Amino acid sequence: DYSRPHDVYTNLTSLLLHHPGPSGPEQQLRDCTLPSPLLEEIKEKNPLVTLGGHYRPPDCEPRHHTAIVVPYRNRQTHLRALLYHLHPFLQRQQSGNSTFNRAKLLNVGVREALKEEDWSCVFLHDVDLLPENDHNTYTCHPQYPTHLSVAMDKFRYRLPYSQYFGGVSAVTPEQYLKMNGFPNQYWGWGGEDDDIAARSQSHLSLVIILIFTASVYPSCLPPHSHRRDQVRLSGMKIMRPPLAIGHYKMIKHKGDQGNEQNPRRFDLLKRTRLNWRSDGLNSLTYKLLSKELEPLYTNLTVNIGDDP
Ligand code: NAG
Repeated sequence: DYSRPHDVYTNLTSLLLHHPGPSGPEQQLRDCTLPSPLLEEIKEKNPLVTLGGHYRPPDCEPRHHTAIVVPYRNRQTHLRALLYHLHPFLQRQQSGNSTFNRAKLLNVGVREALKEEDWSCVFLHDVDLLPENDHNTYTCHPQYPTHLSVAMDKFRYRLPYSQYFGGVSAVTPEQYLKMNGFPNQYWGWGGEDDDIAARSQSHLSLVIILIFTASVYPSCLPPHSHRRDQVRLSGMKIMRPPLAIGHYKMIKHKGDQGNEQNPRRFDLLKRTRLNWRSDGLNSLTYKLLSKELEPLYTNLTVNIGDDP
């Protein structure tokens, strides 16, 4: 089942040629300057690989069925290094290409991140946005969700609309729990950020208390002056830095395959007020396929299911 069309290998090869990898443990292993991992360790990192080294993707029907033959004698350390790289490499190549679901992936990321450490602030960050102003501090407001990407070059350094919550935002674990995380039902592009904005403003009674708290403890406010925006009739607030500070550059890209506009997003949005308590963190299901500590980031591969 280990397989993929030839173009993927070509692309990977040219990427490696143009960008020689960073010098972390992975690189050291490749250079043989680090001892090979133990077979037991490789086994633990690849829970879905079964006896004999077999692997079948759990979330799709394989199009190919491939055996890998390795001529071998007295090269245990090399074999272990190869297995250590090859299993996750092949599993990555087979990860499904079903419809993208940004909000559900954010739910998974927050839950997995909180298993690791007791973070006081979690950022929800699009991959194509680069912050341009050093004064845009990556901290959370103690009471309210924060929206940081208020001035993107794509929108001529302005908010595209007053309730816009897309791009880069931040919540404390407490705020995340209060809004029942994010919706799991937005498959494809659009609307999930509007849903998150709506649910983060669904705690009218709570916010009235918190406004009071914030005025009693002004020193709890983040270093730069966040401005409170009137966002919904409910009177709930989202914190935002001033436009001059929340500058972001968007890396240009074409529409993603597998992330086409979701035609159901407007219907879903109409029901946010009814659904947010039952769809979110408390209804999240997924299967963690692999977790790799890369030198500069942690890479989680998950099966989040498919658009029903
Ligand atoms: C809105 C989208 C939102 C997106 C924003 C900026 C809907 C319901 N909302 O129209 O998801 O972030 O444009 O591109 O489509």
